[in-house]
Amino acid sequence: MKNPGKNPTQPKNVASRCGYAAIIGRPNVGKSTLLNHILGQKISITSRRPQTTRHRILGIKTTPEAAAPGVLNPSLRSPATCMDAQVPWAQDAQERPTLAHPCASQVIYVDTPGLHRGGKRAMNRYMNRVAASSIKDVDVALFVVEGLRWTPEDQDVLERLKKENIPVILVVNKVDKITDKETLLPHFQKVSGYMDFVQIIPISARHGTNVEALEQEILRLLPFAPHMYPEDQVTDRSERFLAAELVREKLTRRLGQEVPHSLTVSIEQFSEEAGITNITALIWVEKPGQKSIVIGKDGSVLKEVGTQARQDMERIFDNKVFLTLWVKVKEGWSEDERALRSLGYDDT
Ligand SMILES: Nc1nc2c(ncn2[C@@H]2O[C@H](COP(=O)(O)OP(=O)(O)O)[C@@H](O)[C@H]2O)c(=O)[nH]1
Ligand SMILES: [Mg+2]
Repeated sequence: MKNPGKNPTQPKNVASRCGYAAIIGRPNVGKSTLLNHILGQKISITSRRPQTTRHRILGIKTTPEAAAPGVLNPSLRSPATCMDAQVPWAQDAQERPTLAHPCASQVIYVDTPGLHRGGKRAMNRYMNRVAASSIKDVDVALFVVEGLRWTPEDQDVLERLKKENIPVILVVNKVDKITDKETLLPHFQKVSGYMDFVQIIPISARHGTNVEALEQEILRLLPFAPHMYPEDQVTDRSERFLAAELVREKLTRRLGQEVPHSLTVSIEQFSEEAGITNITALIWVEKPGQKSIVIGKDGSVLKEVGTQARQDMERIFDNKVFLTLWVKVKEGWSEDERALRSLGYDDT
């Protein structure tokens, strides 16, 4: 987990916080949407379908001293400062000292696959393994749930977090969907008894509501430490990886219920020549019938998906992209541990 980048930048003569914040929860509660919002750019794919995120993805947010968020928003209780990091995390927020100097920080967010029940394939075991191992060695866990719901899978996540000795912030997402906001308070009272949460923070990851307050709370829980990654690094993942993920995102969003779980994407070629990034992606499915669904009538699905993925890539890579897609069948890849590894599922 703690594998710093090659050229970390430690701000000179500035006390700084740096640490890991794992984003954990059942599938589909909005974990990746939250990470993308915090970073202000897309590094983790999202969709309405559960189990979209399969890998552990680091998203790095570095805030130089002058731009620490507490200064920007005076409505927040108090800015996280260089000095109040030693205040025990369980102490009541009101008692925390308000200090004048904001602190430089580097928060390394860990996006994780949703912890889930059922699904007997090697792929499901893999995703649960990645999610569970991601809460080891972190400084804080953001336990994301959806609105007023508390499902048995949320309960599983809670039980897992109780076993770890880390501060947990309960993040109640998608509050934009709750019309009667008065229902929130009794809900908070109920769930606050489930474990000793540092805070319960309602947010809308989609609209960014209250996310800054959440970031402030995270900062308070990070130790003083040198930055581990260069200031301009946003993720530990390569453009190659993001390219494959973007193709998978567009397919996941475009296709019906069943196919997304049976497909994966690998990159066969990724090269740059004369100002154009040439990318060839292979889409792997498990059955010939799925291949024709992915291709669509006269190639319509593939064409649509290719255009959408290319447009995102051009925006993210800031370059013109030439994208070629091929569809291949590899029977039972999602049930076979060795095939998983060969297709890049080897984070654990
Ligand atoms: N209305 C609403 N939808 C959201 C919000 N956050 C995420 N979503 C949607 O919930 C779905 C799942 O989001 P995703 O980030 O992929 O969830 P994950 O599986 O937990 O990573 C997507 O369709 C998102 O657009 C939110 O704050 N409000
Ligand atoms: Mg996700």
